[in-house]
Amino acid sequence: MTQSQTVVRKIRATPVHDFLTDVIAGLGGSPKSLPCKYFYDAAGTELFDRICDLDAYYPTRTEIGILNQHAREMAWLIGPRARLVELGSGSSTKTRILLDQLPDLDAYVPVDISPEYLARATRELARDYPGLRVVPVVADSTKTITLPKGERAARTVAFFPGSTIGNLEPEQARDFLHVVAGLCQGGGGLLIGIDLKKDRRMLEAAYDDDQRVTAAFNLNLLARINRELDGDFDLGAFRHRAFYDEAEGRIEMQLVSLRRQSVEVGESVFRFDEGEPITTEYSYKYEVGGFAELAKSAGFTCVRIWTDDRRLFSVQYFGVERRKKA
Ligand code: AVI
Repeated sequence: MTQSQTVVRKIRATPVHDFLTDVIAGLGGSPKSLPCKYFYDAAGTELFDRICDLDAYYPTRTEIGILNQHAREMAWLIGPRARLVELGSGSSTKTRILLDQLPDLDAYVPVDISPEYLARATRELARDYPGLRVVPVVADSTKTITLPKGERAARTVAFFPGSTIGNLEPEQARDFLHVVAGLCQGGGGLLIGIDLKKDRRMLEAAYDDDQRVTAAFNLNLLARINRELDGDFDLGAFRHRAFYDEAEGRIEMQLVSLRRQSVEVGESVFRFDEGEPITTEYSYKYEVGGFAELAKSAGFTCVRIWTDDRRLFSVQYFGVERRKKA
């Protein structure tokens, strides 16, 4: 195929969320919370990229190591003429490791909430993989995912790297996996990155780094509310906190109010006590087999699990059972 044959579908900027409604519901609740999906405006995405480069944040480099080491076997499992659907804004480094081993892909379908991110990723991939058919889809992949028809493809395989599924509570994760199993039924599969349970110190250092990049990433959520929703958060009056809750098997990130204060967001006023937290993110960590069990309950069959030598992170491949469980 020549460059001119590369198909890049037009991206529609569909409104996919209601930031204000979610913020009012979250800050009005008890305990207070904010959905972590709102971390990722332009500033938040840049900060997240910096997190991924931190020495303390082991997941990115460890997952890339696993992908590099086993990409050929992964490509073999994905098989010829597959449609590869990437869920959420993956790092292009990870995608490219797979694409390099998949010259006969039917299409690469990146699904992301951000039209800007998709436009850039699509442009860059089209430039570097001239024969690749790129079909971007703007959607919040944690809600419903509607894919264009893919009759030409031999099968649909979802790629969900980064342990992003860890940001969902297990019940939500199961529902999400159920939807993905529906997309991939008929001989398709799921290639997914899963962060593993480990020493508390290592986990907490990854989410509360000395360079304060994760703190800036967390606080940017309040800055974003100020910018986009006419909020008046004093960023100096909240501090970042991250701790591992061993009983729940998750990192919890919070923004803690340093004093008693009131904050306005648009027409609404929210009161904070000194020390009161806003929960901004959960990041669940799994046992290798524990995640496979969860996936099984959503209709998947575990085919292969790869880990690094230190068993910090895993990449898992699942097939879809013919008949899904309800
Ligand atoms: C995107 N997600 C998988 C990251 C995580 O590790 O839970 C988000 C993150 N939050 C703080 N650092 C990274």
